[in-house]
Amino acid sequence: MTTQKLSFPENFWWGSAWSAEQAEGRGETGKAETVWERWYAEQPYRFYNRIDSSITTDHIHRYKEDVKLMKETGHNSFRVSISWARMFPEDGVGAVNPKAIAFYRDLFTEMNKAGIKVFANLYHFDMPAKLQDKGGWESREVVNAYVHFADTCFKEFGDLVFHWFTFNEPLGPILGSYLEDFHYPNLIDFKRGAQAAFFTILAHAKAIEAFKTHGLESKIGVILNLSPTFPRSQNPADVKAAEIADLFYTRSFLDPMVKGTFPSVLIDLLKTYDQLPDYCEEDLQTIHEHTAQILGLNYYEPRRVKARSCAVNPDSPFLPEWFFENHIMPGRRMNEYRGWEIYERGIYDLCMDIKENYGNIEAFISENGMGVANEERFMDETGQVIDDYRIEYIKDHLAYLWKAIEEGCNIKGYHLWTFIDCWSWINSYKNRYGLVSLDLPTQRRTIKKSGEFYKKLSDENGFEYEVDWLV
Ligand code: BGP
Repeated sequence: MTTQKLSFPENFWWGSAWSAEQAEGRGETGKAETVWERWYAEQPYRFYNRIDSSITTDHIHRYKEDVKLMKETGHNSFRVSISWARMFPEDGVGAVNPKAIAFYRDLFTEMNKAGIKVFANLYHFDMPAKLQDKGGWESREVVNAYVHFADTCFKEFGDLVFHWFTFNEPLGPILGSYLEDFHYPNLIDFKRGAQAAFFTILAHAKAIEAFKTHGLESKIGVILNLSPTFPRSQNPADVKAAEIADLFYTRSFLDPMVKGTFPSVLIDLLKTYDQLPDYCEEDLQTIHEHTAQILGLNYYEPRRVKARSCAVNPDSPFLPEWFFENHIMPGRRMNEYRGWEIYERGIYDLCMDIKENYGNIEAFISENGMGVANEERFMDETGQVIDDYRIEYIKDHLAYLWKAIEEGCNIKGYHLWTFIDCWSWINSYKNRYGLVSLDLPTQRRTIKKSGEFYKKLSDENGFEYEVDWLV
């Protein structure tokens, strides 16, 4: 075995990420109802242990203490999202909220004073409910309201933010709301989903267009959840199935948001099945002209695909699964708590794809992490979570990231999901991802063993690793 120090480029961004709805809590600033609050009010039984997003990690009250904890866990950068519902408490439109501006300005100032770069994301699944009633991302009116919100943020916070992001995982709400029943309003309707996806992409381009008028030094991009797609075998039927899955789940957003064009094979396929959204030439022009300047890559698991083994029921709703089945690879390693495969080499494959097919655009790992249930099992007598499994997970992924950088990938940083344990949508607080543990009843924060490891990693800008593993 050869042990070697894996060193990362100078000024590498070490940090983590979370989002407004998952960490802030409602607070007293005033905030419009979000789709998450609406859904909980209607169907509380869909949420693990019936925990809603009203308090979460109470960051709105504890942000000063939290910035100190960022420092203690080695952060030189951190991604937040700015809550649209808090900025525009009259249902996402109308007058901007001075209390929201004061909160974010104070938070970002504290972060900057501590030497922590602010990565600000504008949309992380948290649509104001009244705008959802108007059609959510299916509506041009909502696109315009979002662009106004984005423009307001550039104006109010532009001097404090290091890099901007239009969306986190824009595919997520499409899958959840229109194809797979895990986001409000829980429809199963591909064509409406395609419309919402198209307008999300248009909103991204229009926000970038607005950003350019502010003359800021920062960059603006998007954060995408990308899984490299692997066919079960080289059998042409499996390869074709994987190509189609990749079109639906990867190229659908990556191509227009980064290259400014849609994959023609995807357009043809949707046309054949009468699933194309409505759009006009001017939309395509806007999307073409205003693309991401920086790319965040959320990587959790690979996508493994095989050819379908049975015919599609013609009476079932049109879905991407009409063209493939998921493949369960014998021997795969799983994070059983979340049901996601752990495949660290996938981070390398993903970065190489961006290098080879997307102009090696400036990028960073914007999420990667391991959610574990009942972590109090691993507490020592002092109450610290001894999460060696998370340290191994981080090291194994970073080693492959290092290899990608060695081979020329333009990767500027690594952000873990997440900082302090936060609220995981319908899983609420079931799986814990943080470098810092949260005792929900008392809101007490305690740095985990992984938090101490992360500080050392960031201070030393690297770590010792058995490089023979890197195949
Ligand atoms: C990403 C989201 C995050 C976060 C993470 C972990 O897809 O951007 O918001 O939630 O996944 O997933 P989960 O919370 O569902 O376990």
